[in-house]
Amino acid sequence: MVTYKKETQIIALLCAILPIACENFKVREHSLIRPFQGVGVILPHWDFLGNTMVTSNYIRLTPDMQSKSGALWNYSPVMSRNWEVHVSFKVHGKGTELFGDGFAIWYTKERMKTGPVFGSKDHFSGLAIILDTYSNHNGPHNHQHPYLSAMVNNGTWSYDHDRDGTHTQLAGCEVRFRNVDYETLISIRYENDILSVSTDLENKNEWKNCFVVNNVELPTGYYLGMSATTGDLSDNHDILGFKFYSVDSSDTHEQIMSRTNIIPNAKTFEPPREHKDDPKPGMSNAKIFFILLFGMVAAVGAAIFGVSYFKDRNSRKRFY
Ligand SMILES: [Ca+2]
Repeated sequence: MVTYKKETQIIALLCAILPIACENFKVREHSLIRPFQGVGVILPHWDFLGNTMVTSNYIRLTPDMQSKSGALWNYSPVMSRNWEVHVSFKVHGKGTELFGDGFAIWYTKERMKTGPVFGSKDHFSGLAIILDTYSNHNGPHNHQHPYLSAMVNNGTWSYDHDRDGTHTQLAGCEVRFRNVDYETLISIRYENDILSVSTDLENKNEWKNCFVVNNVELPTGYYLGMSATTGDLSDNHDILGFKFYSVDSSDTHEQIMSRTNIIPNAKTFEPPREHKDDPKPGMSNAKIFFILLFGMVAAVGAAIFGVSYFKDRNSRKRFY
């Protein structure tokens, strides 16, 4: 494996000598293009962990089995000020009503850290684009699942699964990408502090806007990754391609380099929603049925007892 320092030195040297070659190099070093080589041995520019399985046509972050977790991490820091990534994926499984949990695309300070947020570390620093297939939320929801959302974190916030991250998201949109025959795609563009996310989920070969958020500050030098997890519910979470594009910037080399010190932040959040505790579980239909049944049996029993008692009294009266 090439070390971080050596890698950045190579990029800097290449960019100084041949800017065009530098762009091509950046594209390749952050991309994953089929056929994936190595079949479980080596994936150029990427590391994988957990239950991730590499085949020549797809990389399976989790199989459609319970309690699995996998991740893929690029091992070169992104030194472009502006960039765009296109991720081609397929989420599919046996479940028709119940399935989960989803996957996330990361641009973070740390890499290869497993944890509870779709297989990766909570309290992360950076950007998470989350494709959540399972609705954990019990309270009032303002969207359906699968749901696509963005979260920017400076390392202090926790992703709240019970609320499907709705209290920390920058923006989101409903998406339908499960169990289709074709490849589905997501585009994440980060240009001049504007984060734009679009999808191509209907095999139309055109991008549909999901959201655009202004004033999102992310540093250079973070890592790209993807991770997925299953719990009681499961799905195959497959990555079919990852293409990175470096987008032109008017910033000088010094300005770009100085961005390594930025602490991730976003000035525009969705209006925060009140954090309510889940309502206490109500009476189930089965419970209500048995209470009614018991009531009826008791009433019938009392009636029978009453009738026989009076009958008894009456018949006794006749003897006296
Ligand atoms: Ca969820």
